[in-house]
Amino acid sequence: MNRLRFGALLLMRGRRFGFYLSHRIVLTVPKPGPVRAASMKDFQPAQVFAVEGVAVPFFNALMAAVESRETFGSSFEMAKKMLALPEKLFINDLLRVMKERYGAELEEFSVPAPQNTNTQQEDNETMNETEAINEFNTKYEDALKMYGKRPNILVCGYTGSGKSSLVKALLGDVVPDDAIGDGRPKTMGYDCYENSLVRIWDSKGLENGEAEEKFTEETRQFVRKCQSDPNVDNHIHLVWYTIQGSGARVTDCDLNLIHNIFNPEHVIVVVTKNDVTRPRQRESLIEALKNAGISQSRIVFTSDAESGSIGCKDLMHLSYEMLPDAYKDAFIEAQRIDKEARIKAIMAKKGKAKGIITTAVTAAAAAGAIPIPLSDATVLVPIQVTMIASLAGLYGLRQEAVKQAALPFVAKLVGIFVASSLLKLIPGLGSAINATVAGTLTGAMGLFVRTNFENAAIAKVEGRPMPELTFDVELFKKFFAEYKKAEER
Ligand SMILES: Nc1nc2c(ncn2[C@@H]2O[C@H](COP(=O)(O)OP(=O)(O)OP(=O)(O)O)[C@@H](O)[C@H]2O)c(=O)[nH]1
Ligand SMILES: [Mg+2]
Repeated sequence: MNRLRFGALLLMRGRRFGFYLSHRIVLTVPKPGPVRAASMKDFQPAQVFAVEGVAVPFFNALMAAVESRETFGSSFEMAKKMLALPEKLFINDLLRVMKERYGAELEEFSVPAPQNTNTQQEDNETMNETEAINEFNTKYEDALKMYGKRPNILVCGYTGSGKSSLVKALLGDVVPDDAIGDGRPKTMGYDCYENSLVRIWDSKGLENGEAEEKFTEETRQFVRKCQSDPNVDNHIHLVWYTIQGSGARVTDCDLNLIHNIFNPEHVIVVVTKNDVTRPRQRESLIEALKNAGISQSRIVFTSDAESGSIGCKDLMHLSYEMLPDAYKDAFIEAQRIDKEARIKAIMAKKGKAKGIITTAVTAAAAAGAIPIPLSDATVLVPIQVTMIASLAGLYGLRQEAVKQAALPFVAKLVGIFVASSLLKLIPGLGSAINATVAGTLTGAMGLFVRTNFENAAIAKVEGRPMPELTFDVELFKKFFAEYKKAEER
């Protein structure tokens, strides 16, 4: 075992369990009662669950242990509760569960004795740059899975009704130019247009005269295939059903699809080509749709002409409302109709960002429960890396932006957390970092990075170059002071 991870589950010879915080501190239940910080010297772990030499971290379980006010009969009870394992489980079962769930084996491990010297020794604990970046990449992938979910939108309607044009008007470049028709049906089967933010299924348009049953059946099969996927991220989350405003009528086939093939709760009826639709046609379409039981609040009139983008804005807002929460952010980012809405959505991420920062602050404070000697301050680096990766995922920083801004910064973090840099950052720091300072340092770093990511995301919407994420000591000091003041209030 050569890499211990923050939150790894340690097992000492006496069958006591604890979560690893640093090479000096373990969270455990030394005697019946609440979870406590114990010194590593007293705990003396002998084994750890690891996969290929790297300990499996249980970050959420660790956080639950930090926040828990519960009492436990033993540390094994604590571990079972925090890892959501069944009540009636013995140590041998635990080995099996860890193997099945995480592919982890119990490996021998001993913690090197802490050295309180100020030399920059390479112990097993500190992360080097490469490890920090690897850790970042893993956590960033996790964050994208959590915050960067993209919606699937199915666009369906008669051929030439303006499906592909509609998608292009709303989402821009995602649709290739040659997908827009000139009289002949262009979209054969289901075209899938996708980017990192949205996936559009542009259905083959139903041709007048074509067997409507065949089209309906094909659509039914496609929808069923999508909706039976065990992963809800692959379901159809929204349907834009297009009816051409000029000259069209509402057919039985339209209504059958809207009512019976799609989930009516997910359908927006989009009356297209509003720029060439006469008022009388508009009224009679609304009348027919309402008579068929479709609420007027689900009918939108759009046009891809410049002056008609108002209708597209309505469609954008209604779609945003109707999409499940997890997919809203990516959708608003993907649309090209309403810049202000995109900026507003970025600003609204502050609440989630605060949650990410608070989690890291709590973890850092737990790590500082027994003051950390300045020479060991890098134990805070994994906590910061996780926080920065989550914020990058939340603010939708895509691969290129991450490579440009976040990765070089993460590589530098290790340097920021060595004693000499910290003394420059926090005057009067003394020789150790206690819980409050560890928390404040992490909170300030969180605000510093969040502000940068927010500015970067807004700059992208406005077409400005993205600001660099450089570590400016003076600027950071300001964040530190501000954060501290807010904490004290
Ligand atoms: N005036 C006007 N013309 C439009 C509008 N939207 C689409 N069109 C035209 O209608 C024709 C068909 O548009 P498409 O977007 O290719 O229609 P589609 O539904 O994707 O057609 P298929 O892929 O064949 O099923 C094209 O010539 C478009 O330029 C609109 O809002 N106003
Ligand atoms: Mg098309």
